Amino acid sequence: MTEALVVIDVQNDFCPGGALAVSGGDEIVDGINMLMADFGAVILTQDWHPAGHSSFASTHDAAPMTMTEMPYGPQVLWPDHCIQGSMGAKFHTNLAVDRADLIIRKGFNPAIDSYSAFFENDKTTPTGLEGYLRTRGIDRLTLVGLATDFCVAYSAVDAARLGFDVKVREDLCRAIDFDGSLEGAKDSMRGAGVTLA
Ligand code: VGL
Ligand code: ZN
Repeated sequence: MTEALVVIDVQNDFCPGGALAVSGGDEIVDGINMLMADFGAVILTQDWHPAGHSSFASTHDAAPMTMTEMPYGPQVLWPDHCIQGSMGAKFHTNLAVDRADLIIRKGFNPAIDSYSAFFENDKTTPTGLEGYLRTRGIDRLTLVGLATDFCVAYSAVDAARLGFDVKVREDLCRAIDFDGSLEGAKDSMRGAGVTLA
């Protein structure tokens, strides 16, 4: 069976200078590129929101990094980021995008955010990644990327619940760490059986 490297959201808006910059987000790019050679499959995810997305604070006339209630539960309101076709939505220029077998986009539904590479934040709408992995015979995943406490953690927990063997390389991730989110995310990953390495 094949092991895949899943690279989460290494995009300009999550790197220094971006709209939702993660501290040190650009430091992981070279290490991720080097790791790609060790895997039988390389998959990239790309946060990909339409303008006016429901996860944007500006859409609700609210302050960024505050909370709101969505039909599917509580939701952090973010600065506008990763707008489809924008510079901020592009992958970091040094990321070895040409090595990817698959690029999966998420967050394109205007009404639902999508942290996880597997399900939108309603926890039921699939992205299709599970079917792709299973039909390729992939049962083990290593996750790296941005941000540890949101898109990496949600993807890792969903993957483990779906029965994949999941490892997160913490050294090749960086966190937003908003209001205790990093510790909470690590607890939920450990609880789901994810290996933190
Ligand atoms: C992310 C917040 C909003 C992430 C994406 O990639 O972790 N975080 N959209
Ligand atoms: Zn987003």
